[in-house]
Amino acid sequence: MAAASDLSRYQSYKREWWKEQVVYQIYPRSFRDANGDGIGDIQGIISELDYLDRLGVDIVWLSPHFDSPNADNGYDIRDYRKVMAEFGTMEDFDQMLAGLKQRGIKLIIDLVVNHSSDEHEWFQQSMSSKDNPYRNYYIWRPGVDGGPPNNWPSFFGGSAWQQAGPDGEYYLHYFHRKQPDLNWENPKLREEVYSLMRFWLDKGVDGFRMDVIPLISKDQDFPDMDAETLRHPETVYASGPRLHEFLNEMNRKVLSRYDVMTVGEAFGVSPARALRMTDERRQEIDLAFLFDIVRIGRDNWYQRDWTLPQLKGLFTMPSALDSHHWPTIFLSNHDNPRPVSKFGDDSPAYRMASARLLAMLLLTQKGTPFLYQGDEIGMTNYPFTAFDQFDDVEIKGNYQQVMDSGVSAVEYLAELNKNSRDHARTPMQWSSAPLGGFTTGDSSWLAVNPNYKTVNVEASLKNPDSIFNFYRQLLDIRRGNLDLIYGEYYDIAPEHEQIFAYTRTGRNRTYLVVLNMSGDEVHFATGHDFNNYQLVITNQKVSRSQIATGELALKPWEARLYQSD
Ligand code: ISL
Ligand code: CA
Repeated sequence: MAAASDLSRYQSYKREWWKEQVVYQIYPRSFRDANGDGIGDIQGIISELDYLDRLGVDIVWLSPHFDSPNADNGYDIRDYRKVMAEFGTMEDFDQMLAGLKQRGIKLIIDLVVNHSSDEHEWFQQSMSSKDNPYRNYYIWRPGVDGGPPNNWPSFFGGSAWQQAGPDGEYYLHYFHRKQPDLNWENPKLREEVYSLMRFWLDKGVDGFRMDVIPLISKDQDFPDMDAETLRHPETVYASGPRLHEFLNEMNRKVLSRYDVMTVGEAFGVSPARALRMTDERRQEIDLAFLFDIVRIGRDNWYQRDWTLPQLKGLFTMPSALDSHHWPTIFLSNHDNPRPVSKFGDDSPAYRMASARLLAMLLLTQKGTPFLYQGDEIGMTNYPFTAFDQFDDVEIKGNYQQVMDSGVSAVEYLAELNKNSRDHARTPMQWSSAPLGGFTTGDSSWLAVNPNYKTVNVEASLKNPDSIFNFYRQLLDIRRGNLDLIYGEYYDIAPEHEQIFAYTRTGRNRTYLVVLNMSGDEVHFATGHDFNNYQLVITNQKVSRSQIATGELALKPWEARLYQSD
């Protein structure tokens, strides 16, 4: 295994805390409700800090907690220096931050500066007249032939342009019309962003997850898109000419002055541009979320089939990056379906085994793992039976367009049951109490998954073989383990249709991971001499490991971690 034993890269990585630690994303609206109004809040998070500590995560990424009218559940910010009233107060935020720090847990917050809310004071001023000093905080253009300035589409349905204000001009909004895009060409606007970033950094936050950051630079000619591009507008939106210049300025003026981590949502960027953004020699951002793995098979809102070799190839690419880049590893977030439903098998027979397998995949790959609330207890997709059960503005905004395109409501509902963003937003299931113990109230802002009676934290903490305890054990194995963190990655069976098997070779130890990502019993000949490997952990009861012969008999969704010194 020549490639696996090449330690040159291993030795040349620059050590960073954010390369070695594990992130846990909290979507505050759905995490825990402490005041009984059915909406998650910061006091609810505070009440569960010991839970996070017990799991053993190192960093929390908090989805937007800022004042917002919630047109897009907080991704439409009305005041960047104020906590959303539904979530609590700035004192609550400070108490949460202090509570995390006391437990040695860092906090990164969501930086949403491609757009603001249309209710932000800046936009209210900007819209009021063409010569208002805030006019150019946003992007206004005159209409053409009685319509919008060009044919750009919004991700949330309809045109990306909305007419407003006394002089009939249009403003640009890539997302909802209540999310007007900020004009990064305007140096005054950029300084406003840097100032709000310093406000939170000076409070002690440890970095930012940057919402759709590649979209901030726009082609100032605003040319029409052709038919093919209209199917994937993000590729145009993410290729603006000044992105690297803006990120470098942000780094120079703000980020370089703090010991922080930044991860950019690299939605729509080309691999080459993603590499440039995250090259540590370029002082832009540290990490990027690429969507190829989490959205595998996605064709807009259709979910097409995919094969395990295709998925494995998407893990091999980032792990082959040079030592100036560092991957992120994630299978879910608040915009994507539950991983046990998409990548595992959420049937009663295999939900637990496959969720534990996915835990091993996430925590033994090369890169910074980003876990998402609820995946550690194997929460599943929600069984939507009608469109009025969805909350997601992306669905509501696109519904009529999809119907008008001739797709049947039955087919659209079936596809949304595979990949709607709401699957990840149903309330965290804490116990078998009503509403999953998420709230003391008599309702929740979004329905609780009916499987909360068996799928919940309380049951998981009591069960030594639970998904939670498997995550906890893997986090213990991984913590500070430089061989597992920085070790060379090598897929030993890339073409196998059911087995995902790879090694991680560090200076002192090599790990072997063998995952049966199928519902079949599989006999797997590793093809390598593993006779000095010992079994470290497995997600099912296995007899003595047959590793010495190299011939493994793997049960459905069986996951094994071996090591050799
Ligand atoms: O694919 C998408 C759009 O069609 C969505 O997954 C999502 O809009 C995209 O990944 C960008 O997501 C981020 O920005 C959005 C917000 O709705 C998402 O929640 C956020 O993660 C606008 O702020
Ligand atoms: Ca609440």
